[in-house]
Amino acid sequence: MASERTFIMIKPDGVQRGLVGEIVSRFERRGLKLVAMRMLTIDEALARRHYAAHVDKGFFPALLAYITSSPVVAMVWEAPSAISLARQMLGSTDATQAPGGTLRGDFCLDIGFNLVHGSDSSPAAQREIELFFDPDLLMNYDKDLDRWLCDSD
Ligand code: IDP
Ligand code: MG
Repeated sequence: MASERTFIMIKPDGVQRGLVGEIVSRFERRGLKLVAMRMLTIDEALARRHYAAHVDKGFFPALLAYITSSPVVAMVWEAPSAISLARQMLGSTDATQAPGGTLRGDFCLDIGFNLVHGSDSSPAAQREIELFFDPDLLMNYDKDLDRWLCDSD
């Protein structure tokens, strides 16, 4: 099955709470491949572009304040069906509805402060990856592990 890439971002609460290692580790252990990573503080212009679909929503001022409040860790992860897989690993947007075993279900209480962002579709993943990473920052490499994760025959 062809690999796809998804944009994952550890939000300010994840960095502040010291959960970067835990979150990265979950994606590594599941078998996704890390192909890009950077730390940055999101400014208002980038927040408005990243969350363009939400700028007219009532919660947007709170979302803007939250996402620009402290550094984030932006990443690109690769695997077959990486986009839906990562969304399952995150759990529902509203952490009170997220089952145990998901990141939000295990670590969050709130709909707003929900730890991690994950692209929700293929066009969104492409748009978000381009927004945060120049193409030369995306790594292409093989891991021997890959052949132990999916049967390629
Ligand atoms: P998602 O992150 O699960 O894809 P979206 O609906 O795309 O969820 O919303 C983007 C982000 O906006 C959420 O992750 C959360 O931080 C925030 N958000 C969404 N809905 C609410 C709300 O009703 N109140 C406060 N913040 C919200
Ligand atoms: Mg979303």
